[in-house]
Amino acid sequence: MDRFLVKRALGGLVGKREQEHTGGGPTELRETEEGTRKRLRRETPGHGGDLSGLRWRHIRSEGLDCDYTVLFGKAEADEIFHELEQEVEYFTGALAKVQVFGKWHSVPRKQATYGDTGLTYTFSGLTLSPKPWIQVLERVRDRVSLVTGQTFNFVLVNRYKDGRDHIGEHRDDERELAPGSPIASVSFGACRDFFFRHKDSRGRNPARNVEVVRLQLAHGSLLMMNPPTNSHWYHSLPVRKKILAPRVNLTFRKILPTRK
Ligand SMILES: O=C(O)CCC(=O)C(=O)O
Repeated sequence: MDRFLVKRALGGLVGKREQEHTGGGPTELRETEEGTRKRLRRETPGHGGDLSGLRWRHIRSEGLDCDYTVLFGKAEADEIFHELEQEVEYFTGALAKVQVFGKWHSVPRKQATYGDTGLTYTFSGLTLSPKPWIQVLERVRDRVSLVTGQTFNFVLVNRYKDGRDHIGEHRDDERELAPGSPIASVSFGACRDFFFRHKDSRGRNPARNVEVVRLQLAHGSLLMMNPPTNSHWYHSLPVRKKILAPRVNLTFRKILPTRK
């Protein structure tokens, strides 16, 4: 979400940060569902065993910490995908364009943002509010929270109509993310390749040769991108011309208001 900058929260969520806990010691949380969260943390990736019934794949490299699972079975994933296709309202007009070296281009995918009331962010130089949550997005968000113990106040929706639509290599801007918070990426529709490239291994003459981490994000899958992944690694969804089917990706985030 390199093009988004959260500017100011107008609602009651400002400053109400949870204390995130990624180590093995005790956790202090002020939320009402404190007990549930603690239990889930014990059950979820990076926190010991897995009592949720999900099979997690732990993906680790230098400064990269990700966990992958198939969160929704086919029938439920199909239903959610269908609902997303019906309900999500994507940006149009100037918001569907990007300026590169002074020239305007169409973004090679469709995008939309939804989130808590009162959040605002900047996008293409404009201050915007995310649309209020809709049921299908809440359903996915709440399932992710249930299995990870993490909460989210914002989601970026990316829709790729086919394999020509893509997203270039980028990092999500850490200034707008709550410190220590992961990004939860949930995918529906066509299975697509997804790459992580280390920041020292980019360009023609990279400083180092750290191996690219290649994943495939399946229908109904969840990829947790845990800190410090986003500080050290760029990610991308490359063009795959043979893929003709659409895909919708949801990246749930916990974003902070920017102080004035
Ligand atoms: O579609 C995807 O899997 C990637 C989306 C992404 O990179 C992002 O939202 O920052």
